[in-house]
Amino acid sequence: MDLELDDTQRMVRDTARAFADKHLSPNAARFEREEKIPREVLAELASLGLLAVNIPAEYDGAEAGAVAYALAMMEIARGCASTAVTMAVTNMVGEVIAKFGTDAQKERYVRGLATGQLVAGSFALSEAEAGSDPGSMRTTAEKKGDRWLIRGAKQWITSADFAGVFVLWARTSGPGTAGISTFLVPADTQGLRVSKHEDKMGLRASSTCALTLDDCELPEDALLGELGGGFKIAMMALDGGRIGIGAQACGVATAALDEGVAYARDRKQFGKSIADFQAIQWMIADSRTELDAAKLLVLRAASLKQAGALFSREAAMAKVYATEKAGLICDRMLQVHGGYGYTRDFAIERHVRDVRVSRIYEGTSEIQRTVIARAVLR
Ligand code: COS
Repeated sequence: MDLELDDTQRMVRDTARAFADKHLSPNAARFEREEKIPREVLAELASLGLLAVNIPAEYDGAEAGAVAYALAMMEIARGCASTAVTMAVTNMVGEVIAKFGTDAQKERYVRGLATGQLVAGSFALSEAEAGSDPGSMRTTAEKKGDRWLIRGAKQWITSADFAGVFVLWARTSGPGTAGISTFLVPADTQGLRVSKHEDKMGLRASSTCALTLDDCELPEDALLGELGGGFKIAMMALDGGRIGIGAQACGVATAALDEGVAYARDRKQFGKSIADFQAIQWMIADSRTELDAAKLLVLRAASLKQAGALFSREAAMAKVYATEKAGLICDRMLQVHGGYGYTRDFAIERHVRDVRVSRIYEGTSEIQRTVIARAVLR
């Protein structure tokens, strides 16, 4: 792995950094209060190429690669974790369609996501009874003449209330992972209903909803990839998605550490700055070391992906390490803030809440360990 960034990677990172500093960090608390990311923010992300970082230029993507994408995610998440998850899922949806889609599907959806015309993409895999075990999903797609009829329900769907397209998984034959196929479902499909909005602990500016599919009729060409090949498509998409979530966790931890360091320098107790106490210094030293290690693991996984090598295990390692250390770093930095850290006057309490879900979504820490152990023991 080349530890030096190239010009494109530096440019993408700097673009994301400048955008986060100007538009996200100062407004993230307001986005949370208003429980939404303003449409202008998403439109601006699209115009900067940040909703399609690793998408070919042919479809209006930035074509900057997986490493640039990880760097951009770290910056956007440093500014606003809710905006980052919206960006992450949209990039993941664009990439999965770019990889498995027909020319017509790419023309419509990949270009639509890259340009911002479709606003955002949604990834509809999980169900109420099928979270860590998506192979047990119950949503079905039945072929009726030249149409697909989809019935069922999905849960925990990021951006479902404004996404222009859903990548959605449904069972097309018997039980197990082999009977699952992938579909592209436009938001205006008849019978598709965005139902419950979750009242979450964190990431409150990002919407998370349930979906119901009540005999949704789709044309034959709504199938993405091969019939029965859906589970592998989901797994491959999630491998890449896990790099994004690892990067998101690094971004939130970076914000937490920056704020903890600034607070430690400022805050005086016993006649001196609390940064002069070894207890605080060790929290800062451990946090900085772990954060750098987490970033390196994320960038290694991204670099393997970019080189076309296998990266499932490395993505899982990056995700589990980055998200768990990010949780710890945010918690330590709240401790540095003392009582003030427990109030809404400081962003650190939001970081603690925002970062918590990164150990759960796109595969829990326990699932990442399963993926890693299987690869090591194989
Ligand atoms: N890339 C490509 N193919 C993969 C793959 C990957 N990363 N992981 C598994 N597969 C393939 C397997 O090779 C297998 O193929 P064959 O049937 O041809 O042998 C098939 O998919 C089924 O794999 P497996 O038997 O390992 O499936 P399991 O049901 O045991 O599930 C885990 C494996 C646990 C890893 C999977 O269910 C998982 O990742 N769960 C978490 C889901 C998740 O992240 N949900 C969050 C959604 S977003 S909020």
